[in-house]
Amino acid sequence: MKSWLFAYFLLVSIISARAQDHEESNYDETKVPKYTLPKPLKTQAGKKISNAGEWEDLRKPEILRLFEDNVYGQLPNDYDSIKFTTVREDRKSMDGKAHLKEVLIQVFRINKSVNINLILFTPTNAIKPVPAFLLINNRPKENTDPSRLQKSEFWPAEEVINGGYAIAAIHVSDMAPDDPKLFMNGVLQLYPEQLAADNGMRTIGAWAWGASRVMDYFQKEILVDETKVAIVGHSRGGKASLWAAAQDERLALCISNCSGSTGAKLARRQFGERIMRINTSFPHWFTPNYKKFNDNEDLLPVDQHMLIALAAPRPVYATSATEDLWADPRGTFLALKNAEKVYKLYGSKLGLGNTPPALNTAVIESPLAYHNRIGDHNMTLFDWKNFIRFADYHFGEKR
Ligand code: GTR
Repeated sequence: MKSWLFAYFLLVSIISARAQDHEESNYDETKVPKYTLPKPLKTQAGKKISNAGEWEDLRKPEILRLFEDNVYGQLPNDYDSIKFTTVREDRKSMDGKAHLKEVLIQVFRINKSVNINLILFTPTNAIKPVPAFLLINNRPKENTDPSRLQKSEFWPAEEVINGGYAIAAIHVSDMAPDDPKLFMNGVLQLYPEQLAADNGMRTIGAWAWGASRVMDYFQKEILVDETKVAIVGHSRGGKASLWAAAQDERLALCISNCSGSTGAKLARRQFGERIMRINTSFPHWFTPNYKKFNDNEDLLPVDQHMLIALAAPRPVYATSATEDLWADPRGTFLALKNAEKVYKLYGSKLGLGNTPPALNTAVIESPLAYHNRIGDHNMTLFDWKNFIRFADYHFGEKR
């Protein structure tokens, strides 16, 4: 068969398989079976958690381990050395408004290395280190074009610079190619033992690991205020941003845009994408143990409200889009709601309300924040404008 014909049939079969997946899923609220969520404030031994100290000493480490063992795999943080090299710099980028640095982050372990290419713009008019947004980019690299010849709402760098923030991005392919046959050609080469383990890291873990290496760099970068870094991810990137924030307390704020299954949506709510489907379509995203929960969400010792709670008391903003039912907007709101009890231990002032806010209305004056944008599965200027307002509010950067 001619290769173009083969490619055509491959594309048609992928599209129809996906359409079929979506058709087979439940989108009817009345057909969501009853479920009981695991309790964030009760340890596995049955002890009730009643203050932030007990949460941090007893329950938080336990939940982290449960997510490692059952969902995302371990997140190793040991390496032999790390090297930062500025490979390109332009102090007059964006008509003089921004200072561009392209930084090569090289991480070494047992005679292997991984290269992460960081793109960083900081506002030239800043008189002190600035807070930053860091995107884990799962879309084509053109979306984060350092030359700014191509611009994209997915990473509206000019808008963010005008808001007084630094904006940075890394691409998922540097850490782990998003391909079931190639994903091990990145961070996992540094940690071969992870590949052999049933609770070993896979791509989502590797992408989150990359965000932590950028934090290692930001701690040395004087243009950035490393105490005010917001990690941002969309969809599969938004699953990684939550996992990164859960693990790395240096990430001061987390944004998880349309992250859906195994991101900010409750797994037990049988609506849209479920564990069986995600493990089948993307067998390289989660730890091998996660397959045990295919069609058996109730067996999971955790649910996604507990992932969000691991960031407490740091602010977490999850978003949905009205046409993105696959990612379950209601299940996302409910995951945030069910994380509230952990934030309350810290005395946080919560503002989500008991029902989802009106469409296109962002609740941001709350450490657990949410909006449901009218539109499709994407990250747009509407979303980013609200991310900036959210960061302004929580970082205390009134401009
Ligand atoms: C979908 C997948 C979702 C989401 C999305 C994306 O196909 O089912 O869980 O991650 O891809 O990353 O855009």
